[in-house]
Amino acid sequence: MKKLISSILVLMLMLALVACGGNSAGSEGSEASAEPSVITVGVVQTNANESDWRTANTKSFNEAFTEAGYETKMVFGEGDHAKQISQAQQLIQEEVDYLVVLGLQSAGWEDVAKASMEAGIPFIMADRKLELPEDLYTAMVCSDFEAEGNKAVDWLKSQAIDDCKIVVLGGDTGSSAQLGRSKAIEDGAGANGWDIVFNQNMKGWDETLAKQAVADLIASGKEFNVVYAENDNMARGACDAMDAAGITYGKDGAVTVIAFDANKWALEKVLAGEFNLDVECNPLHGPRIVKLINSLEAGETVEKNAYVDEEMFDCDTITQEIVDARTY
Ligand code: GYE
Repeated sequence: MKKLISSILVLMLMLALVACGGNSAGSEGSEASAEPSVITVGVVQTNANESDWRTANTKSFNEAFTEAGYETKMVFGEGDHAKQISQAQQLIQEEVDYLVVLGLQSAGWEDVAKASMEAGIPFIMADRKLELPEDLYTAMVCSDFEAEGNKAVDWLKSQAIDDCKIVVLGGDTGSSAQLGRSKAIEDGAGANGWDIVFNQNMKGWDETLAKQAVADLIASGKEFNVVYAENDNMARGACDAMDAAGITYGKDGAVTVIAFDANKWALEKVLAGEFNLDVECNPLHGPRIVKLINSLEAGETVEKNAYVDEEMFDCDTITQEIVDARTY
């Protein structure tokens, strides 16, 4: 009797499993109802609250990826390169479909990039070019930071300032943005006989650190007539320090102020004559990466190294219309 009952139960269980499986003959069409799998994009970002540029950059990814229907897994290194490496390794283990990296440091990414490519996960550089051979990454959507710096150097040369004494406020040491922009002004000073009287990198591109560094410099009695700040926030910090010391700057001031990023609020300062020059570094990488991923998904050949087109804004030529048209 027991055997009969257990046989009936086994039969009932098998029938139940077949019904749930839905793959038995006669359930045609179940495959057709299968939802296309959602693309998961891992993003290794630098710092959450690094700068206004970074805020706009992170927002651009999140908005564009949401609109594209991607699942976004975004992590932040918060100033720690080793942490970014382990975060990237974790995303590879989670088998994301694409890995987008914005490196705090430009060096030290070979092993991660190799692991990503070997796992069949396209490795994409955004914002900051990393030191990688071309076979270790799928594509790059970055800015040419040395070119940005050279634009500023050419503009400064055109100003024909006598006896240039330059304060350089650098960004995060070892980031490609800092390396490129610093190389440009250092080479430019050498070529034009300019004197760099101060040259320090501010950890995290920090505005407060920049303000303090310039305040200390003023207190030391060091003379300068140009501030070359490698982002808008640090330029504003320098201006706050000069305000506190009664030093004039900008279009009609004693000190020429050069900034990078061209956030909308900073372009208002260019228009007001507080910043003399702002070199654009466009953070809106979200749509660019979506376009890239869509092309890869379609099996298309993509451009390996795409540099973002960027301009610069001068206090003598900028207009309110230009400022109003800015989207970040
Ligand atoms: O200039 C700065 C940001 O990587 C180009 O990082 C970016 C730089 C940008 O914090 O504001």
